[in-house]
Amino acid sequence: MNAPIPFDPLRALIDMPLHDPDPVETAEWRAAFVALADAHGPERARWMLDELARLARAQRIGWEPDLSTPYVNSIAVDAQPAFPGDLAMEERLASLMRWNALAMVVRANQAYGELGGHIASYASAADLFETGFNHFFHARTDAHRGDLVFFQPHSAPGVYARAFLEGRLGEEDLRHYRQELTAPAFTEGQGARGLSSYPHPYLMPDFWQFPTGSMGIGPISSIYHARFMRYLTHRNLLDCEGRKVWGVFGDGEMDEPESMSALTLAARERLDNLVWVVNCNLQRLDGPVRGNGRIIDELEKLFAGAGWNVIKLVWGSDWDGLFARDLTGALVRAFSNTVDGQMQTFAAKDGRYNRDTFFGQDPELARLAEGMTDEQIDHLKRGGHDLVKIHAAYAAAAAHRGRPTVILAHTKKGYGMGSAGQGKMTTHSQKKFDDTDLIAFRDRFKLPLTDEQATTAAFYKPADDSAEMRYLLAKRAALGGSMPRRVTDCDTVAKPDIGAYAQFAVAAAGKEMSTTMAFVRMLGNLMKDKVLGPRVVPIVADEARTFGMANLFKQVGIYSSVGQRYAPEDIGSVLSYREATDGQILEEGISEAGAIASWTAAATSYSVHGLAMLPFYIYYSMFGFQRVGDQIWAAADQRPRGFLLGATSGRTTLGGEGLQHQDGSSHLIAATIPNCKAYDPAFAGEMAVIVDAGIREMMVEQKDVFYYVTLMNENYAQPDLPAGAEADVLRGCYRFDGWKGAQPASTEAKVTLLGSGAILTEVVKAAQMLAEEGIAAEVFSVTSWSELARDGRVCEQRALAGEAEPGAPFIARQLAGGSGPIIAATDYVRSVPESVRAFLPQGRRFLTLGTDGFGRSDTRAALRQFFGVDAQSIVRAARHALGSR
Ligand SMILES: Cc1ncc(C[n+]2csc(CCOP(=O)(O)OP(=O)(O)O)c2C)c(N)n1
Ligand SMILES: [Mg+2]
Repeated sequence: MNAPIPFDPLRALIDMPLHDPDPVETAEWRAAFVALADAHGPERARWMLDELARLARAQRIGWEPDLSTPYVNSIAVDAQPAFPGDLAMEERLASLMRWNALAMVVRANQAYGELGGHIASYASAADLFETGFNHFFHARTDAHRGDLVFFQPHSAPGVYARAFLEGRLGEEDLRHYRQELTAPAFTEGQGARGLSSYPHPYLMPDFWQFPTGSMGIGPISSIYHARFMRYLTHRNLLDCEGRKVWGVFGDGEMDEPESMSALTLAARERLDNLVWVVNCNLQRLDGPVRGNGRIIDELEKLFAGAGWNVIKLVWGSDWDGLFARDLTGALVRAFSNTVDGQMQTFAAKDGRYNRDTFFGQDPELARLAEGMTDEQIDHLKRGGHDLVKIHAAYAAAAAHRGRPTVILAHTKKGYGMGSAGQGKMTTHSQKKFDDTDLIAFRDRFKLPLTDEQATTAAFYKPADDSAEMRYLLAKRAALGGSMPRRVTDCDTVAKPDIGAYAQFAVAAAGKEMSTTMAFVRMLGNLMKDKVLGPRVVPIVADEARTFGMANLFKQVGIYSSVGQRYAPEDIGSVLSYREATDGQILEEGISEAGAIASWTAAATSYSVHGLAMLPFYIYYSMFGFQRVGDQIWAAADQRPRGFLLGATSGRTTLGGEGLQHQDGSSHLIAATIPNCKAYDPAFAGEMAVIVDAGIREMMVEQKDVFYYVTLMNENYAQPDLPAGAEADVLRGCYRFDGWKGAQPASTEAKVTLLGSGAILTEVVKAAQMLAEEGIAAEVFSVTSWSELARDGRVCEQRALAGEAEPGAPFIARQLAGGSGPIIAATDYVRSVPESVRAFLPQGRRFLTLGTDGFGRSDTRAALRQFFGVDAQSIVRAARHALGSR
């Protein structure tokens, strides 16, 4: 073995000055390497470099590979494939897209200055989108279920502009960009539709597939979608081979933790069905992404380090000649000294400035610029604006095997906006163009518009029989038709009878168990169902054992794309940790962001893949709506179908865990999501009815709702579900007479007690205590405050609209038989029960008890006493409300 270099010489090496102490020797080594590469090819050259690296490590010389490469294209000119299209035609089409997108925003703002909209982002992304549309993004057809494409949100006008040329949207639709409420389709039920600001499937359900408006959520979601496609393939549910996930994201967006958090998962899972295009226009909203550094270099290192295939798409074709003539490497040296803040200034300034300031910094560079006019210098393209280079990068990415690919595409923000915005600090929000700007834009992109058409920002569409239109449509036809397109056709999946999987919960006969235990047992049973079972996707974020789900590891297996390459320590046990390529459980490790992205992928599979799947993501309820609430909101935008199970829920069900674990607010947030049905059942039987209804609504009736159900880990006697209570359970509350309290002889004082989830047992105890004091109490189990409040609001709306018979809110009708004060107690903040206040029977005092404030660690009993939701506190509140004692 080679002896390591002693420490002192090693230091000397590390501290070696940057200048070359022996250029002659260096030249010899260089010549030897070049000769080797020439004679034996790149593979041998790579092998030799690896060998030298091994040697260097053995010698402990402290050498580390530099993960960033020079600021040039990864794909050499001679490795570029021929462009498989009509370049001039595609450039013309891209210019039309640019124009119509710009016109849409300018017009909307001329009419209504407050509407907003963006031009500069799409101006930078247009060529990246267009190359995808013309050559790569495959739509869903009978033979191909389609690629998944995530579009940068602020570039939505460009996607609308294309839909306009493809005949999917009309001029009137474009005129209603960002006017969803005033558009005739909304006001009159027909005619032009309003176009949503950003990609929102909820608002344009036949158009957008993936919401990307909240930065970072698109990126992480795209990774988990790509992984979910592997899962479907490995489990033999749907062959997703040959389909890709494409995502165009912003360079500023890469700063979001969600953007970054699953990069290693994508590499580990070898997701070569995933291609990210990062639109490196070097700017975000306020200014440069890395004014004093280079975002492309930084991202290159990050992605390469995470194991991605990185393709740098830095310079356009007209730089090829400059690089070829630059024999001394002056360009690369100059780039390595230019930070992004300066590069942005170069984008903002004209050719003259660039000649003087960039090319003028060195005689070698100045020589390269000789023979170019200022205008030619001005028009030198960055890689992300050159269709040929973009195509080469996309083709290489699509063909790459074994790793996900990121294309770092260098662009100019506000490309072509000239002095109105290109490279300007303020360009992100620029949406006003005066006449001169519009004429300049027309001229810059050689648009076939008269001065009047230009200055009035008229939309432009070539005649149907024009070469442009024929070309455009032929390209899309070859790729399966228009995109984006959201399809919702899928087969319904039959639901087993509730008795087949949840009889033990519905007729629990007083057996002690927690609702979590009951749920896990139901889930296990559901997975045994021949039809629905395979569609169930259990998802956990390293908490399966916490919820008593370890038995499922062996029963259905944990999904792993490589199976299990080790003998698990517990191999003989019935609970053995079993990983398998056809494993059913998605074990996402400690990443709630990842787990909810997985859930979203499964919950939207009915639409994205035409295959309905039913995910059950079970997690610590505190780490759901609070931690990944925005991802749930984005999922809701996609009309997901699936269950979120907030376990160990409530602020007092989890003794000892304390402030960061105890959830008192998830029901508050869940109630704000229109298509989320949230339930806080107290008993296993209620929970079973709710889950059963959810399966029916989502899988059989194919309704666009999803369910949030909270589960507790407290064991107590589970009563039978009263006969006929099902409908009331689903509507939000039913009279619970299952408590055995002796009713008092005198019933002059009366009180109604409402309780939900973990606190219902305290309510029942309170009712018993009150009875002993001679106060007659009736108990209602509230299964869903938010459903009750929603129903109440519907009635209120009807009344406000002047309907003759608006109907009384369900809760008012439920409580109509009682009298006296109403006391509500929950394990959540008081705002949760407060949400029904307006819908209660008139004239009755309403007091709410809840768990406002920070959690604490102590026993369940101490916590309930502390928050004032224990039986004693409920009794006190009842007495107080009665005004007597
Ligand atoms: C989570 C989130 N935070 C902030 C914003 C507001 N916002 C919208 S676009 C933008 C800048 C985007 O910059 P970049 O990702 O570089 O895209 P570009 O427009 O430059 O292509 C910001 C801050 C947002 N949409 N989402
Ligand atoms: Mg940017």
